[in-house]
Amino acid sequence: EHKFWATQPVPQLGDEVPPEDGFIEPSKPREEVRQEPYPLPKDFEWSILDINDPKQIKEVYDLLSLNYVEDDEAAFRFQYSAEFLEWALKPPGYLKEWHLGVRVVSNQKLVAFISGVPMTLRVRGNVFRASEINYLCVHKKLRSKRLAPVLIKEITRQVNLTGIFQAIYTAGVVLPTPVSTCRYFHRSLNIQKLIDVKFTYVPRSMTLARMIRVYKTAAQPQLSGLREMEDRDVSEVADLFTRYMQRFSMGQVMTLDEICHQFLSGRGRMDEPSEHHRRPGQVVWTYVVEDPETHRITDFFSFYSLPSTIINHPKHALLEAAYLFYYASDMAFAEDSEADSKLKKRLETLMGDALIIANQAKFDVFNALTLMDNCGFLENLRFGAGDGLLNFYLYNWRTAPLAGVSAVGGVE
Ligand code: YNC
Ligand code: MG
Repeated sequence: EHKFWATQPVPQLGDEVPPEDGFIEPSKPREEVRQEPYPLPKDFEWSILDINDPKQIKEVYDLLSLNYVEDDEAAFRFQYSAEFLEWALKPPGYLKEWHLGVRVVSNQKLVAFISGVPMTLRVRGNVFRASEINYLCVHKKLRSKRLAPVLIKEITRQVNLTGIFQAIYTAGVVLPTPVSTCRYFHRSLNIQKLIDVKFTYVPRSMTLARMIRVYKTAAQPQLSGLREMEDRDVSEVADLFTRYMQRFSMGQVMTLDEICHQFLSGRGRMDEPSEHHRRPGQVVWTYVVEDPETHRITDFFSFYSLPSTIINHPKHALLEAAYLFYYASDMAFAEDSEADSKLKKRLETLMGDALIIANQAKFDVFNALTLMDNCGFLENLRFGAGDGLLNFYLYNWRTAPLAGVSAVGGVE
């Protein structure tokens, strides 16, 4: 069934729930890790991409724009921007050897890619270094030739050479074996365009005018004390993030440098004014709530920009989508009896403001997964269930299925 995955240190489909968490294969000393790159079919060669070179980011951008993930109907395809890729591929401690390409020897054309970035992961009570694997892509003309397993083995070798033997990754496809499965939910913002491009429809029980009214967001954010995150907020945001993430059975552990990178480094050209909440080159938006009296940071939220190419549309080329990223609220630490319902209400208000800002920033749709505490506000904020699922996987780590990834996965 899974000729490649059956050979890998991952739980196999149908394995029993493990009694204890831990690695599947022990780590090896560096000298016992394979020293030579895996062989590629003739005419192809490995190429480490230099993501600091705008020409080489552009090559990755071009490969992904034409060949990366599409929806089931092949109507939309992710179009990560060059700025996004630079942000995603260069977190603190990144290694250039984990930005791995395959080129055609004769003309040097980039035809495949896979990447890893280092991170610290907590799974239940265990905290360990891991690599986050993403952007696996093989050119459409080279599909089904078993190139993907070679890319995966070579990135594994590169990661192992640095003393890391665990990884986390996500995919729309089902492989051996998800630790959690989340569904995508979508909150429509630009109704007319979403209908034009057939992302959504006017339900039979509604009119277009009524639908536009229903999805209209307020002109200004509602929470007093809401403002963009700044450099001076880093330590308070880090503290809030760390405490909030304890709610979930799995999540990223971040240093102050990583907080800076994830929430501040992708803000675009800071010398330019933020017109309607969007700067040139902006990929991430982070807002904090500063208590007007105590000046403490009580909440924050963030989202990023990931547009999709609208395949074969005469009028619209790009679907502008915002994706909910990390958030936290100190309401989670209240100790009274109604704490849960207070947190739910607070998150609803907070995410309501995220929608208002995303709308002002001219996003067409706001997406979120069924993870973290999202299930508590999706319905009231008029998110609709999509047909896409996202599976979460761990490499070389055994654990029982997770009820929540940074998270409440699985509406299934
Ligand atoms: C996938 N997405 O099952 P079996 S997500 C992992 N992730 O193996 P071939 C995948 N494996 O079943 P193609 C996979 N998709 O026989 C397929 N596979 O055991 C497995 N699409 O290889 C598949 N990007 O080369 C099968 O297939 C084997 O030519 C077949 O290439 C696949 O980034 C792909 O969806 C996905 O570009 C490259 O279809 C291609 O079809 C493509 O014959 C569009 O491969 C873009 C797309 C995937 C996005 C992502 C996460 C990737 C995770 C990879 C696994 C990492 C493991 C940890 C490594 C580090 C360990 C340490 C320490
Ligand atoms: Mg292939």
